[in-house]
Amino acid sequence: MPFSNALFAKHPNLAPHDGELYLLSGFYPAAIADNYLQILLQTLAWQTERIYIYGRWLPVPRLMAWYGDPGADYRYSGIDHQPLPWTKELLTLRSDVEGICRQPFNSVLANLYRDGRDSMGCHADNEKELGPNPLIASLSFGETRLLRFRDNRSRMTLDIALSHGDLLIMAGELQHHWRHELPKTRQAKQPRINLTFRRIVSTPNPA
Ligand SMILES: O=C(O)CCC(=O)C(=O)O
Ligand SMILES: [Mn+2]
Repeated sequence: MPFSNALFAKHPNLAPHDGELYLLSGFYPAAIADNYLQILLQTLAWQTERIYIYGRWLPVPRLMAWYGDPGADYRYSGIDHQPLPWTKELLTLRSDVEGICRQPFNSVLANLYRDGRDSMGCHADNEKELGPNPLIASLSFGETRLLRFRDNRSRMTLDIALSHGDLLIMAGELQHHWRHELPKTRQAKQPRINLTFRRIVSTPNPA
């Protein structure tokens, strides 16, 4: 079932099969995006997360922060995270993406890639607490970076450049069939912030 929303009629589905991917370039005009970039850099509670691999705790190569409604707990980097309360700007951004997606979001994962050495490894956003076919709205601010999708079966790749003010929507069965990563690059010098608005539909460890 395609993600039915009249607003997306003029945006092609960029996924060739098994899922839906819509890019709304310049969802925020540059001047507005500039303002959000500065505010988010300064006001979000950026943290270095650590991940346990091969018997050692190693820092994740980016900064992260998790915001949301009380109870929207989420497990990433192998750890359960409780959300911080929404900031004023995150609430405004959430309401903008909810208006377009016609879906409520109760949480947002913020990632800060300080420069091209920061990255995110290949993964799917297929955690149980997101439900079976999650619709995820991803906002980008700052440096343009490449998001690379990889088809699980054929290993075919699909690169999407995400720029300042862009909105990317992932929907349908995408997370079942594709993984995605943000590779390191020598080209990116400036910071980039990515916000993925999500809807947590169940808690990871019900009491
Ligand atoms: O930085 C990005 O564009 C991707 C972030 C991402 O995949 C995630 O937060 O799960
Ligand atoms: Mn992801």
